[in-house]
Formats: sequence, C-alpha cells, structure tokens
Amino acid sequence: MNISGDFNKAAAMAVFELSAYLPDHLGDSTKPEVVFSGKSNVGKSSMINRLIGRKSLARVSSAPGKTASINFYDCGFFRLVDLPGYGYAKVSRQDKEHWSELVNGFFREKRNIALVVQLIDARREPSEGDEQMLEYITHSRLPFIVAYTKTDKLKNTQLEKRRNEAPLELGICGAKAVFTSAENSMGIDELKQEILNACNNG
Ligand SMILES: Nc1nc2c(ncn2[C@@H]2O[C@H](COP(=O)(O)OP(=O)(O)O)[C@@H](O)[C@H]2O)c(=O)[nH]1
Ligand SMILES: [Mg+2]
Repeated sequence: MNISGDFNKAAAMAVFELSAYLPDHLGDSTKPEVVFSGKSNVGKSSMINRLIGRKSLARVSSAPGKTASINFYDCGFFRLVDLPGYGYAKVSRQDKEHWSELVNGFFREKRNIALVVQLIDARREPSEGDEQMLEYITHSRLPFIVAYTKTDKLKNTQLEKRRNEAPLELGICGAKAVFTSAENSMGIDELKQEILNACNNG
C-alpha cells in the first residue's frame, strides 16, 4: 500500500474550514481530528503546510504570539487542527486567559481526537509550557506523538545527540518521537503514516 499516496490524496482536497476565537465557535467534531500543539513559533503552521503539500494554506507568521484562534483544515476523512501557540513572553495576562479558555474549551468537549501532535523545538530542551502540555495530554489520556521541529537547523552530530536524549526527555510520558523539518521534509512521511494509522484506528 502506498501510505504517502493515501495521505496525499486526502491532503490534496484540504480546505480551510473555520477559525474559532471562542469555544462557542468550535464546530461539531464529526470526523477524526489531528491536533497540532506547541509554543508560539515552533512551526505548527509550517508543518501543516508541509504535510498537505501547500505553501500557505495555514498562515505562517513572522511575528510570534499572534494567532489567537483554533484553525480547522478539512482533509476529507480527517481534519487538521492548528491550536494557538503558548509561551510567547510578550503576551498580556488577558491574552493568556483567552488562550486557556479557548484551548481548555476545545479539549473539554467530547471531540473525536485521533492524535495530538505535540511540537517541540529540536534545538531546545522542552519549555515549561511544553512540559505542562505533555502532562495535560498524558493526564487526559489522549493519543499523541511528539514531533521535534526545525531539525534542519541542527548539525548531524547535534541531531544524533537530540535523538539519543529524546527517550529520557520524554520518559515520564513515554511518548513516541519523530524528528521533523518543514524545510527539508525530514520525518514528514513518518508523520503521515502515524496520522493515517491514528485516523484508521479511531
Ligand atoms: N528552518 C526552519 N524554519 C522553520 C521550520 N518550521 C517553521 N519554521 C519557521 O519558523 C517560523 C514560525 O513558523 P510557524 O509555522 O508560523 O510557527 P507556529 O507559530 O508554530 O505556527 C517561521 O519563520 C517559519 O518559516 C523548519 O522546519 N525549519
Ligand atoms: Mg501558526
């Protein structure tokens, strides 16, 4: 079976569905959802674009901390969900509260979540926000995978080091890890496979 082909066929039909700025704006969870979570600027939108082979379906921002909405992309038999990022230092308390309300509202609903892809910058240790998110996802018993991003910015020796460190780093939650780059597509086929598996098992 051509896994990547199956994914690409679905992704070719991808369309932007809606942006939810408030929990009330969230649409019905009618099909398996693949949720991208991570700090502001870690590469969520870029990863979505790379997965669906589109340059700019998901908006990539040069200014971090801007997206205050949950964005939905319909891919036929599943849907990709771009969560707003966290951890941007210059965000007001009001913005933080808005983020919490929206993201908690999303996870509180009985949604059909096939997989959470938790993004972590491969160049850095997990941030406090990353650890909180990992704890939250584990505690909620959501199916998830960790995607380390921007590996193209690492030298091979550094990348190897990060690969070796990952199991220990993610020890508490025992997550599966994939090393990715939206720049050179490293790990993207592996991620497509994980997404298909998760959506077909749901
Ligand atoms: N070198 C490199 N840059 C990336 C990669 N992914 C994202 N970026 C850059 O990081 C910045 C933030 O990306 P974006 O996708 O908007 O992050 P988001 O805030 O998590 O959605 C942009 O300037 C991207 O071009 C990657 O894999 N490699
Ligand atoms: Mg984004």
